[in-house]
Amino acid sequence: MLAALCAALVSCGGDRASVLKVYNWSDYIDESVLPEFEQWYQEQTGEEIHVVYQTFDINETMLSKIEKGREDYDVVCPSDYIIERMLNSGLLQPLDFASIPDSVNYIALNKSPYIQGVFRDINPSIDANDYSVAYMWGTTGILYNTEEVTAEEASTWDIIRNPKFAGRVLIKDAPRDVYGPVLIYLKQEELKAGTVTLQDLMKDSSDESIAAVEAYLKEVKEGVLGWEADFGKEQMTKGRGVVSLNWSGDAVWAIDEAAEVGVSLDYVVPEEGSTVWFDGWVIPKYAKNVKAATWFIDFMCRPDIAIRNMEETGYVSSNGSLEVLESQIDEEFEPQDLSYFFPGADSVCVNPVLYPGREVIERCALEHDWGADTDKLLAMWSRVKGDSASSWTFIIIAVTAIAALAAVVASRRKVSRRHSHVRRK
Ligand code: N2P
Repeated sequence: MLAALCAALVSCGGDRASVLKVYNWSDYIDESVLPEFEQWYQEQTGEEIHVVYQTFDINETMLSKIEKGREDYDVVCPSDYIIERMLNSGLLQPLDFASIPDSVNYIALNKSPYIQGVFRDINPSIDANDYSVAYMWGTTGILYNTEEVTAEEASTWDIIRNPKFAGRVLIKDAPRDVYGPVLIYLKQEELKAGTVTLQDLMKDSSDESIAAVEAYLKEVKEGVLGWEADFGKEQMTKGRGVVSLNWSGDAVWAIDEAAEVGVSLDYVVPEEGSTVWFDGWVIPKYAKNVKAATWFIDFMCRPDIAIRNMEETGYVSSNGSLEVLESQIDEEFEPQDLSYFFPGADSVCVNPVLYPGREVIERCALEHDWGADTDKLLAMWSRVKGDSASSWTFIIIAVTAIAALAAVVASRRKVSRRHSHVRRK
């Protein structure tokens, strides 16, 4: 309601300086932190601010709104390869935290050296740390129902086309996050032989590789229950899907929710390797409220706010503070070496789906922008998905239609029997 009022205020030429337009992934924040930010901002700066909060499902939708639509979002949350693309096309403003007092400069206080290093690798010519602050991160892997799927079956990407699970497989509707793992699967022999590296594959937009992934995905499609951006996790908790190519945060959310209703799920990063991704806050070129955007990014780095966002969404904050680490300690899990992320934490009991151990990270790579070749990938993606639904969807529609028809015929027969009975009387 407030968002609608603010949007109306902005469109009527109201005071744009008191509005902050945030564009984030859906299900990716504890929304109760938004009014708290408004209050905190006023306490810190003496100025009023109203947050207009909007969401997107995939990177490409967000990018197109900014790249083509030049929408004036003040702060958005793209993934690594999109940050790279936005940097390359001059769509980002450099961040400037100089005006934020040291005592509340949560970015400086809670930096993770690991994340800083990863962000430096995003773009070889421009340091992405100067333009973005990491928000959440995770891996892409397989979420599976442990009653129906063995850990061994789930340990390979080939599970997504295993006929045993046909009709119960969910795939993220995120072309790059599916392309990477499938290509890694298809090139596993070359990876083992050392003739290619995971990093090479993340940049491989060759026609041959796109064609190979397309052929593979057309086989996968036969057993797909849905291509989803957000509903997959719920389908898994309800037991409708048993295999889901998904992000680690959705997996954590689903595993917890499913446990409450007696459904047992688990998540694994397949043996062949995968992608590790990082989403970060950036201020686009067309932003109108850079000041509030900068304070908002800072507020998101406050450890208690980071913890609440993690707990609500299932995703892992990029915040490297001990407060965040301590909030995640749970003796139920085996100790593992997380010193790559929290220096000195070489034996801590935390959920390995949230914070993968070093050996998992070592078999994962960061995606990179493909520039103009992205169009080839998107074209392949629509050829695979087609305009029509999968054969399973047709089977479900056909069975439902036949059942409905049978019900109509049966009820007509009943009515005509009743009528003839009445006539005979
Ligand atoms: C949550 C979106 C997660 C984004 N709905 C993963 N990059």
